Amino acid sequence: MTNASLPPTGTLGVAVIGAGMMGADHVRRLDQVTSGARVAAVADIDDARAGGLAAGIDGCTAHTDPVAAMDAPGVDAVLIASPGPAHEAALLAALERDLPVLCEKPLTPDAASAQRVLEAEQKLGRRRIQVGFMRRFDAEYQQLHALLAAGTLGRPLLLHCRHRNASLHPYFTSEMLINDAVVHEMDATRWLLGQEITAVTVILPAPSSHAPAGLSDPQFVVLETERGAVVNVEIFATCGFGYQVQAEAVCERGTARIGEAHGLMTNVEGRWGGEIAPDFIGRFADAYDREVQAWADATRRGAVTGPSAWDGYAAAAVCEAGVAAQRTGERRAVTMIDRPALYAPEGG
Ligand code: ISE
Repeated sequence: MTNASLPPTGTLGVAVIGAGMMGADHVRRLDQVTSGARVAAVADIDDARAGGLAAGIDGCTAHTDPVAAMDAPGVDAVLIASPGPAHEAALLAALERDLPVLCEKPLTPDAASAQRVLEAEQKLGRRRIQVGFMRRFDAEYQQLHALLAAGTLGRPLLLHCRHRNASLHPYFTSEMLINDAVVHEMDATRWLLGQEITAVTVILPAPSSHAPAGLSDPQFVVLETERGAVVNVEIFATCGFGYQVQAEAVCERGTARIGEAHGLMTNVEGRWGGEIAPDFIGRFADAYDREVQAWADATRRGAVTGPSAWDGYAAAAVCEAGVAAQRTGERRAVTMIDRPALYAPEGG
């Protein structure tokens, strides 16, 4: 999808909204890794945090108000990395200014707010939003995607997924394990299998004694797809030993697994072993680099590529069913609006 009215191919000035763990990492990336882009402004409710990041970058201004950052000199595009509940307002402000956006997942925390974003983008008449489902840029995920698309293994029947974090921010709730963590598997399922998710069930084992009081961790999520595949996701967010994301596709003629081992393998003192990344910043560093570079490149040539606001909406709709399934213990069907013409798949 291309747009005629985007900035010419100079260096892309980016306003980064949110300077927490992910925002700070994106500021570093845009400043030191991404070519053809620079950080023009940083916004965070914590002015010291925004100021600290901006101070290290030539010509970068610091703000506590996201809208002021979007209106700052030299801003051509916006990267939103604030917490999910703040995304809708920032997205609507960016669309009002006709600015291209890379928005970290989730697009928004629920389907109704995601739908309002879709409506605003449709009113603008062109796509401006890419959603930060970075797994689509991970080398192993891309290999699995290509293998499944080629059909070599036959029809996918099952997808087994594991998603483990060493620990969690204290503000995480049981619902956020669905909306903020399993949302990645929801998008990965739609993308890998090329099918919509039609129903969600969430089973809650007795919580780990390491889970904070009141947090249901781990959780076991079952997704059903429109052509009858079944996907299970273990989310275990306080596993303590590291960050692991794994997936195994079981197809009619074979299986394929990713995420089993990465990095250095050692043989020492009668044991062999590898390393487990401590967090997603390290595990998906290459994916984030490729994602942000692809966004900057597309934006500079006036195009919008990658996961769209529609993908963000679809994941939000599945999350909503997931949260209801978690609350009630029942299998919940996913309800979605029809896909608007603006989000028709390329070439189809
Ligand atoms: C975090 O917010 C992320 O987006 C990570 O990719 C995910 O794996 C983690 O579980 C979330 O907390």
